[in-house]
Amino acid sequence: MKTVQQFLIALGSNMPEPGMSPADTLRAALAALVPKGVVVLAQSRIYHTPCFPVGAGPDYANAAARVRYDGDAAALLGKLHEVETGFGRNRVQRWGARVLDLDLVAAGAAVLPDAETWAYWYHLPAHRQMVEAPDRLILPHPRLQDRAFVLVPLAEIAPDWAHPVLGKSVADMLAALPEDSVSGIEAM
Ligand code: PH2
Ligand code: MG
Ligand code: MG
Repeated sequence: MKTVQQFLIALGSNMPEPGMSPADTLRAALAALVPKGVVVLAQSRIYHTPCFPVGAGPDYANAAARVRYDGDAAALLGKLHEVETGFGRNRVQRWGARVLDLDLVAAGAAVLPDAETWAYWYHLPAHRQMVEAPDRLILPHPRLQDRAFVLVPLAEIAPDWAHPVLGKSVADMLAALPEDSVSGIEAM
């Protein structure tokens, strides 16, 4: 029997579109996934979050969703990219301001592409994270445990999801973050 995986998605936007705030864009992006076969099981509120790194651009609207999709992680990522492109996202500048960013952050308990590759990206020192980017899908997202703008929305919809390598729940990972990384984040 085939088990249908639950996927976790992080949504972000820090550039308005004509007539659309970043929060509007996130709501519209989730709606645009539905006709592509993505079943939204739960969606968080939308949060206002300070840009990371500080000063690198406008503040973000961030949210998270728990979805079901009858395909593998790579296929779902393809759907996320289609929706990003549909919202005018161009991938010119890594970490540049973006109309829409849809990140696949976890696929059930899967570790992709394999435990060794995952560990490489997890252990990459901070200064190399700025210059090296994987050309493959690495899941769980190697920085998931570090990012309050991902964990705060995720804690609303998947507090008990357990990281398959670190063995910690979303709630645990969020509780382990420094207070000042969480304090600037507010539900809109
Ligand atoms: N995404 C980034 C870089 N920085 N900062 C916040 N607050 N929220 C994001 O979604 C975000 C970011 C790269 O995707
Ligand atoms: Mg992205
Ligand atoms: Mg991102």
